[in-house]
Amino acid sequence: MNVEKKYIENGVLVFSTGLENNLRNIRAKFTKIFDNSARMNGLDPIKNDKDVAKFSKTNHELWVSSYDQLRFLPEVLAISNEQIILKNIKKCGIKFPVVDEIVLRGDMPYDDQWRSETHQDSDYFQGSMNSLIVWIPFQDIDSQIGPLDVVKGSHKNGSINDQGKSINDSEFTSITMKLGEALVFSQFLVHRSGKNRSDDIRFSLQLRINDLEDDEWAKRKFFFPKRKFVNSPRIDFPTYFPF
Ligand SMILES: O=C(O)CCC(=O)C(=O)O
Repeated sequence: MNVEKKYIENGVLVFSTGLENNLRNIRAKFTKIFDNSARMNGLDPIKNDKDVAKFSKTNHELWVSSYDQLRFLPEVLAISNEQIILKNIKKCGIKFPVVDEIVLRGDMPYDDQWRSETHQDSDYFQGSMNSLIVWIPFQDIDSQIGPLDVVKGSHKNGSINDQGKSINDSEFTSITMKLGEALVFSQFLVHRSGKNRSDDIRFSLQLRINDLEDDEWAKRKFFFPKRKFVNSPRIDFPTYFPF
C-alpha cells in the first residue's frame, strides 16, 4: 500500500474536503439545538455564539444536555462516510476503516478548563497500530481561536507516556486551518489543544478510526476498551405515545 510520504514523515496531513457549505450549515444547526432546548425550558432564545457561551455559564446542566446531542445529528454522523474522507484516510494507511468514536468539541472563548493538555491518543484507543484521528473544524482555525498544536514526527517513537509532559513549547507547531480543511493525525502524534482567545466558539469534530485489516489488532481480538461499560441509569419519566 502506498502511504502518503508527508504523513509517514510528519504524522499529520491536512487536506481540503470541499465540505464548506455542509460544515457551515451544521454549525448553524448547533445553535438551533441550544436555542430549542432553551426555549422549550422557558428561557430566552439563543441566536449566536455569544448567546451559546452565556447559556453555558448561566444554565450549565441544560447546556451540557444539548451539547451532548450535537454529535448525533445525522449530518455529523454522515461525515465519516464522505468519499473525500475515506480517500484520505486510505492515503494514510487505513484499509478497512471502522469509526471507533465520534467526538464533537465546542470550546468556549477563554474557557481553558476543558483543553486537552499534551498527550497521545494511543493510550485511549488501544486499537490498530495505524489508528488515526480526522480533526475537522466547523469554522476557520486561526491563531486566536486556538489551533491544534502538534509535535511533527513525534509519532515515530510510539507511545511515550509521561515523557510527553516534558516536551518543550518550542517543539509544537500550531496548525491553522480554513473551513473545509481536515487534519489527519496518527494516534501516536503528541498534541494538545490551543487556547480559544476569540469571541467565537471553536467547534470541531474528531473521528477516531481503526483498521480491521490490521492483523496485530485482530490477534488482540479487536480489543475495544469501552466494551466494559457501566449500567446506564434509569429514571422515572412520563411514558405516552405522542401522536
Ligand atoms: O480539539 C482539541 O483541542 C483536542 C483534540 C484532541 O486532543 C484529540 O482529539 O485527541
